[in-house]
Amino acid sequence: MPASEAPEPEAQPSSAPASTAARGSRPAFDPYDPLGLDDLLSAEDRAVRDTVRRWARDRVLPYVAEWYEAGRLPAIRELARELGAIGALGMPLTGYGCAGASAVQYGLACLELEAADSGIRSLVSVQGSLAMYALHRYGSQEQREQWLPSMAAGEVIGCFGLTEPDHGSDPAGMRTRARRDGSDWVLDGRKMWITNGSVAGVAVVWAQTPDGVRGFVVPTDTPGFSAPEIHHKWSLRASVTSELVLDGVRLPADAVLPGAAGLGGPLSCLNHARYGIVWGAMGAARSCFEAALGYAKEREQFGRPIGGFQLTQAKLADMALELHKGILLAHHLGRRMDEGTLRPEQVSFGKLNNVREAIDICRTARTVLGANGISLEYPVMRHATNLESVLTYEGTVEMHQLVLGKALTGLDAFRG
Ligand code: TGC
Ligand code: FAD
Repeated sequence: MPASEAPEPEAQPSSAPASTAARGSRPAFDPYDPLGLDDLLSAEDRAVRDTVRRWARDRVLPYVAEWYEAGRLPAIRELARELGAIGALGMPLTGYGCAGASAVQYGLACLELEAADSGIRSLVSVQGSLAMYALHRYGSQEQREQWLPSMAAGEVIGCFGLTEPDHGSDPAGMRTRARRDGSDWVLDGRKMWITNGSVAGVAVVWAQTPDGVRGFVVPTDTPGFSAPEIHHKWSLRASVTSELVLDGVRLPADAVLPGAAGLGGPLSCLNHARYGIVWGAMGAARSCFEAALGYAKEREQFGRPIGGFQLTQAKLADMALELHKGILLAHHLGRRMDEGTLRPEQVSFGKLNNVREAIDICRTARTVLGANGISLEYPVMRHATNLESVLTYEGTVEMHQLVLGKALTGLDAFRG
């Protein structure tokens, strides 16, 4: 609604201080930012967001439906280098060519990338928040210097192998083993559903050792390592997903990440990737909301735009509520991460809420578009099917419910 049509403000009580009335004019209502959340951003935040938004609009949006239909991400290496050039890889990390951005800025980048496609945000999440974060936080100086600059530039792609065929939600039971042979380590096992696996130059692999779970930095040209790609996915089709096969992979003593001992190592990396998803999911939701709003204003049935029907308006209003509440939540968590107060349970809160709401928004948008909702000519079904993966990876809905349940009650329900 133009500002000139906005209803008059309620009369101020006569006792209201003069400054209340003089607090500036109300901006026009913006259907794309109904709460004025843009005001929470600094000029630098907006610049980061706009750079990533432009890149995604130019380099992903025109092609992504084709990639999705083909079930391939043919330009992945080129895209990785471009993402490196705009500072999107390992964005909140410092040194080694990383951008040293704030958590909020990283979140905004995830939102813009996932507004294009969850597969692109996945590429960035796994590279930056999982593989690079593990090296940055737990690696030796030599490991950081060897890998991080080329990963920040997108010249080397990384992957993160935690999940196994028989151990997904419960990684504590993993069977991949690392044993000592002289001073070397020898790794045997299999990892499953690994994003970036078959295009990675380096894999961070988690394995059982006599001292508990440890992380290993595995150059993917090491004999005994292979990463067959997983096909026939109906979700995350514009993303590379692979198995990792470790068959007597011999590594030098210094391949272990010295700073990580126990399951807390990989789980703390997950906090960062899950945080990115809290924002990213709202990008997919925003794209679907915008598609539905545009369609509702154009499409006519019974002689009028479907956006004029109350039932369509109720859908749009509810979608807008959850979309912008989700962005507000993401921003709040980002500020906590920036000040160092963000707890893992709060990340679970955000991941659980925002992915669940995003999928609901996409499904509702699908109904607004009628039959066109299932067409790849619109982004809606692609986002909705992508979000089925996002709902599962980085901890399923049930895992995050149980994390919150445990925090609320003090009772651990994971094992019955
Ligand atoms: P539990 O006994 O609770 O904890 C073991 C140790 O870990 C510590 N810990 C954490 N530390 C940091 N952050 C967290 N979020 C942590 N959660 C637990 C904990 O304090 C303990 O430390 P210590 O020192 O006492 O040993 O572990 P549990 O076996 O009961 O499991 C807990 C549970 C179920 C929450 C955890 O296993 C879990 O999160 N499961 C879900 C697995 C998962 O999310 N996998 C994701 C794989 S990576 C991926 O999906 C990438 S997709 C990315 C993309 O493409 O975008
Ligand atoms: P399971 O753990 O077998 O769970 C099956 C169902 O049982 C779920 O609904 C689950 O919530 C439920 N369940 C399990 N335990 C309980 C319980 N105690 N109480 C109630 N319900 C329970 N992993 C990586 O390590 N690296 C990656 O890069 C990566 N990328 C991925 C990319 C894609 C496209 C996908 C789909 C997955 C990826 N994953 C990756 C794996 C992902 O993290 C796992 O799929 C996820 O953790 C769930 O594990 P699972 O699929 O084995 O399901």
